[in-house]
Amino acid sequence: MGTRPNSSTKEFQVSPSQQLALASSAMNSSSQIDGWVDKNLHPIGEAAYRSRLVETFEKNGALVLVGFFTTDFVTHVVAESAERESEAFFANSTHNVYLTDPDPALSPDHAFNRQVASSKGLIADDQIPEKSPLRAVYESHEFTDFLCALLNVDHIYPYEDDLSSINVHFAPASKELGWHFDNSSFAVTALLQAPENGGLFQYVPEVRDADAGEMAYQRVTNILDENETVTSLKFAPRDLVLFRGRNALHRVTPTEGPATRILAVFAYNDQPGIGLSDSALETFYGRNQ
Ligand SMILES: O=C(O)CCC(=O)C(=O)O
Repeated sequence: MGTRPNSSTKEFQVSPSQQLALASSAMNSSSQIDGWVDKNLHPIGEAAYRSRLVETFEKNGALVLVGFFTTDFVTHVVAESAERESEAFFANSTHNVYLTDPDPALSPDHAFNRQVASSKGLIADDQIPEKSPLRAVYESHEFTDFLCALLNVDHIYPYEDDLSSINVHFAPASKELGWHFDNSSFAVTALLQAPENGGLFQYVPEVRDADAGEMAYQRVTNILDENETVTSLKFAPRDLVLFRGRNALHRVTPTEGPATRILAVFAYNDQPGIGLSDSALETFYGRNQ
């Protein structure tokens, strides 16, 4: 992924006075995520609840919050997304697990150059309706403050480009997302509709250490050759998923049956001013604006 610095940085940060305002508004009045997030089941403002989750997330690199979203949220977002499935961009591309161009100095069967298929489609942020519950949740300080606590960062930021912040992925029958490492340090997703079969999220934790420049060619080869045990992360519509995918190799298996797998991605950065380069936007969305 490329980066594009921009001076008009949008920021999700909560100052102490805003925290007080949020706490009192949570007590006294409704917020923009009431009705979309089940705060009885998931008291996202409570310190004790947060610290239990932090422990699990740090241990596993993955967190599934079962029943985080309300049925209304899912019904609403599935209806508005299904209307736009025909507009989705399907790249039908192959790529290496590092999401980079191949290296012609290495052989085609080297772990760096081995190609996997990704055939799922997606709609971009600028195709998400202004009044979508996805946007209400994505922009909510209550939600981003909760994520900051789980991620142990002070601030998170939306993407500077117009396409990357909220995406909805579509995987109709036989579509998949091939093995890859994420460029970003965390991913936040919500499954909206499950397929009849397949569409499993599989991963192998701690395959590489990206910050140390570790490429883990042998382990990548083993996994692509199906010589390593892989774990399936189970989640269902209404669940919120946090995943650290920078060092964990992961994929979504081909879907089966008539129901399209639909998944929302809430993409944030822990640094300000990050946007995808025009060429990355072309690759992921088939356009750069
Ligand atoms: O579809 C999913 O469950 C995960 C998507 C994913 O891994 C990605 O977008 O990098």
